[in-house]
Amino acid sequence: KTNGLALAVDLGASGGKLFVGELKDGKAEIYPVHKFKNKIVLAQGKAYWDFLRIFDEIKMGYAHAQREFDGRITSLAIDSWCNDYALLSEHGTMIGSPRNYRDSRTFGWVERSFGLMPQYEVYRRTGQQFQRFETSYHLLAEKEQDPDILGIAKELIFIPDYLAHLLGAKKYSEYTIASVSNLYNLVRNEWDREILDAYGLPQKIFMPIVYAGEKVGEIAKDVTDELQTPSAEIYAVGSHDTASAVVAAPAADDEEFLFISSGTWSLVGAELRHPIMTEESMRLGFGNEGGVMRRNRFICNVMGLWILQECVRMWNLQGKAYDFAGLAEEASKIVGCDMVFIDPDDERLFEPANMPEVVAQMIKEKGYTPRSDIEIVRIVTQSLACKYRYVVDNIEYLTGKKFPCLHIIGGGSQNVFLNQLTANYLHKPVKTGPADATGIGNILTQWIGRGILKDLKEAREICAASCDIRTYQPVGDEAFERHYQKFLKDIKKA
Ligand code: LFR
Repeated sequence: KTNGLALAVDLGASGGKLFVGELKDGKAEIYPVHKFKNKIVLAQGKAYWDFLRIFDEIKMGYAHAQREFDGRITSLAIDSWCNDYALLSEHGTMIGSPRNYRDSRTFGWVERSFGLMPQYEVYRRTGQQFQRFETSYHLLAEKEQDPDILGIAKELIFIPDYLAHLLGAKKYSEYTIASVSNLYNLVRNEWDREILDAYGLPQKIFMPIVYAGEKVGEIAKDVTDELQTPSAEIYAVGSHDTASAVVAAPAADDEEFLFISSGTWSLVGAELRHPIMTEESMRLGFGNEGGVMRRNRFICNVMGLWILQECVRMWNLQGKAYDFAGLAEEASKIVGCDMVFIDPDDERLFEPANMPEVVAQMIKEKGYTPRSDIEIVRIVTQSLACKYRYVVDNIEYLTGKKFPCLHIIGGGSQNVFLNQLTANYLHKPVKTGPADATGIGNILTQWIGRGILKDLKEAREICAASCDIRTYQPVGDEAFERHYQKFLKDIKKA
């Protein structure tokens, strides 16, 4: 067995991270090698990604990593958030700059699309949540607002797949990211022709599917000449970051398990062997996302730490110089507002905004006036924990299963206060880590593809043996149950 030096490129809404992974004595050693910031770029009220800068950061990170590891990195793979795409002209040139999924152009399109095909008709094909940022709604909005663009587009390619192509990979749509476009038929396992027809979208722009683990090319000569590095093979992994993250859940692979993949979003779900596509699961807001090795993530998006990231961004613009961990720590200590809740999934929290003001307004609507920034952090944090409980209750109801514990993976798993509150509200032990689940899952999948690891089971065993996993036991059951009942009343009234 080789030691398999592999480079993972993991792109998130607030930053990109590159990791090198090495397999040593049955353990995965993970080395962070490059980091950069990412953000929404607003131009004339439209939201974009700074796509070419992201590409450049990947190249610089690759060159840096190869130098640090004496040119021994032999494979690379890219994952990112989902939904967003580039449209390519006949000769493969990108048309315009890719939009950011939070762009306001999709507003109202979820409901309007039901006039083109009824909601359950769509759900029984795609099995997805109905969220305004999905690819299908962007395309519908684009077709209405900017029809010329779709008119000349020959191909649609998702962000991480396009970045891989620019490095030298062939063009494709990786399965996990295609599956969440709301245009992919999960049952027939192909692009859904009837939905595309009903929406009046061109069939021909959708690409062939490849699966995680497939070798898709190698770093092209123009790139290695520019960077003065050796080449490496490029692999498809779960292009959708959440699919890659769940590969690194340190759960026993033969069991279905509960998780929260916690970053900008909190993805609350269970890995199941089969999708649940009933009218009830649709009504309760669940989707079925394609996973690596065709596993199924039964999942509900909760707005997550985005709310606090946006608050901190605004406070720092006001010159306050807060840091995330410090705020959470202070919020855990205050008293006086622990029965005040908002619904973290209120539509008003979705787009970039003056978040402290929006949240304060929502809190006032509940009859309480926040007295400090820390109270805002406190109320958002406990509302998130309650929302987790609400979603987990629904998962247990819809699957008919009681799960013994909850795994929290991703960067958000470092929020000690939120982890403890989650254990308390759920009355379940919470196991946290790894924080870099997405990067690690990306690397583990490359190793499976390269034949260094056998399967997902072996990958998860290695992950569990290599990572620091911390357990939070629930405390104070009775009080938290009372608070949770109050939260339920508050969100039902809304
Ligand atoms: C997490 C994530 C979620 C997806 C959201 C938007 O980074 O990929 O899974 O719903 O971003 O793409």
